[in-house]
Amino acid sequence: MTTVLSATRMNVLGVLACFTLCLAAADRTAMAGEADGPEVVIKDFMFAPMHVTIKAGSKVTWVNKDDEPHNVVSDSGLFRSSALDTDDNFSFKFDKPGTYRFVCSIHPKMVGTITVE
Ligand SMILES: [Cu+2]
Repeated sequence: MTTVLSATRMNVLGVLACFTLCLAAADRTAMAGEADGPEVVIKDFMFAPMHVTIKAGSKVTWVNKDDEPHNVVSDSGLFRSSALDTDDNFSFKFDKPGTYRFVCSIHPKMVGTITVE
């Protein structure tokens, strides 16, 4: 009985240790991703920030923090994400200077702009 209990405890510790390590690794990935370009958070049926200015060659990542699915669709047809569930993300790299308007086609009142310099 004691053996079974301590084996269980060891397993719990192992799982916890792995979980902590995985979280730390995920954190580092998120930080590395940020270096590539800004993040637009989708929350409360809005893009935040609504307007982003970047240098040509930078990547923008949209992350859905709502419980509703949203998507990111370029006005000009340059990019279109699938429906993003909670915590899903979509990235696009902007190579050419210009102004790029985007919308959530599920909720067309959700709009935003990327300005590429
Ligand atoms: Cu939406």
